[in-house]
Amino acid sequence: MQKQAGQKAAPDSAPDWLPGLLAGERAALARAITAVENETDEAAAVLQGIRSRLGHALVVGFTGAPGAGKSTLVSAYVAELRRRDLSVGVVAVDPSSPLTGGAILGDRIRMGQHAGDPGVFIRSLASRGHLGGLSRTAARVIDVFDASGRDVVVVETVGTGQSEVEIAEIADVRVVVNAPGLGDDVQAIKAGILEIADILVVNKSDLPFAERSARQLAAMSAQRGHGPVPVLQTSATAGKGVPELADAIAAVGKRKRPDPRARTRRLLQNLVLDRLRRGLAELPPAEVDALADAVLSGRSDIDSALLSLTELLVSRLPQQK
Ligand SMILES: Nc1nc2c(ncn2[C@@H]2O[C@H](COP(=O)(O)OP(=O)(O)OP(=O)(O)O)[C@@H](O)[C@H]2O)c(=O)[nH]1
Ligand SMILES: [Mg+2]
Repeated sequence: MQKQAGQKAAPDSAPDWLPGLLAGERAALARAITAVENETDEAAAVLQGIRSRLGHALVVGFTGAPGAGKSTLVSAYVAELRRRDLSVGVVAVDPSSPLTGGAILGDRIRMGQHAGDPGVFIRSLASRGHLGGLSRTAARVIDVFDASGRDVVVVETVGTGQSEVEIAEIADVRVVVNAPGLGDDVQAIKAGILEIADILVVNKSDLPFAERSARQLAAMSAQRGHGPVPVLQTSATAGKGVPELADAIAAVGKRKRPDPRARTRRLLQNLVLDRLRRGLAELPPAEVDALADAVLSGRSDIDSALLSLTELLVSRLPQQK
């Protein structure tokens, strides 16, 4: 079923490894993720192929301040899921080190315990090369994991920027990870992230002040618009509190089931945005300049120029990929 290396699929034909992806084969999964991540010619066929298979995996987001222990906790949670016989895909999003890739290397070490387990597939995404498209890429990689039949997809993001909030919003269950002693720094975590948390965790509970941080978080959680959420303590390095965390995630997951329609809707919306963006970039510059000139000279107002540009764009939308 494997295509020879170097042999390229025609843009409009499905790659021959696509059935393998839907059957959950690892090699096909790796190729599909690479295709959507790098937006290769095969990406459109992958998205087409997975479109009716979305919304089965539970997507669990782990976010929080840098160094709170997210990767270590994710790794411990994944080990717990494996004990429960569930298959897992992990997406680690690393917007913080676009140049060095250092955190990704660290993650490889921290999650290294799962190397060689076919039930765990870990992929790190760097912001390098993605201009603001990180959340879109992450959404697609999640979809690919979902369609390949993984039971749970875990996404790790640093809770600092807008694209990370967007990624967290994709998750069915959102876990916000804190470290003790952060005190007022808890405030540094985007208020938006705290507001959308389903579960708050104080990790590194083996360190002093974990209890106090848990009380602070519980107080903050009580003031949320959506009402309080569970506050748990874990020690990721010792594996303490991890089964309880897995239970809490499963309980939230039962309430907030994966939604095939929502996931397909998001896929569609992303495709539209892509198609429009590409179409806009490919319009003949002279025609776009003519519209700009009309606005500049006062012959046209912005709204009618916008309408004309939209009509032009729609009439010339690229059909494939
Ligand atoms: N004492 C203690 N240290 C921990 C615990 N969990 C993680 N650490 C340590 O905290 C450091 C950061 O852990 P990571 O898992 O890389 O944290 P992270 O939140 O993923 O970090 P970034 O992805 O860089 O934001 C590492 O040195 C871990 O070994 C814990 O439960 N207790
Ligand atoms: Mg990490």
